[in-house]
Amino acid sequence: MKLILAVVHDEDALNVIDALNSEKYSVTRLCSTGGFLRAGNTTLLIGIEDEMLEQVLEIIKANSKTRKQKIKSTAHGSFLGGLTTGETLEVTVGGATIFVTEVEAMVKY
Ligand code: 2BA
Repeated sequence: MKLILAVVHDEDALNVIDALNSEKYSVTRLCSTGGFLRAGNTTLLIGIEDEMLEQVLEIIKANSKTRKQKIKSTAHGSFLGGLTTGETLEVTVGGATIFVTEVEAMVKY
């Protein structure tokens, strides 16, 4: 068994969840925050049997878009990529960042 942790854009989260649910996959949605942009994103937990991995990755990929996002360095956030205050940085976010881990056991009571 595997656990997929998928970080997706908030705007893609519902589409990804709907597509997974319609194929009978259970999903837990966590509200998360990107460490770099300090903006909200969504982390999905999906427990699956090994043979389902490819299908689940395809569903996530098909429903996750890449986006350009601009961030302005402020006095408070001037750590950003070594930017000086007031400078703007454009980054490409996503589609999805996915981690796949082995699961020793899953128990439901
Ligand atoms: P954030 O950390 O807010 O990062 C948003 C985007 O900013 C990243 O997009 C990347 O294009 C850029 N970025 C991140 N760190 C950077 C740095 N040190 N210098 C320059 N640019 C940087 P993605 O790579 O698509 O990541 C989207 C979100 O996925 C991340 O949001 C974070 O929440 C998560 N993520 C990505 N890689 C991760 C990792 N290795 N471990 C844990 N979470 C990760």
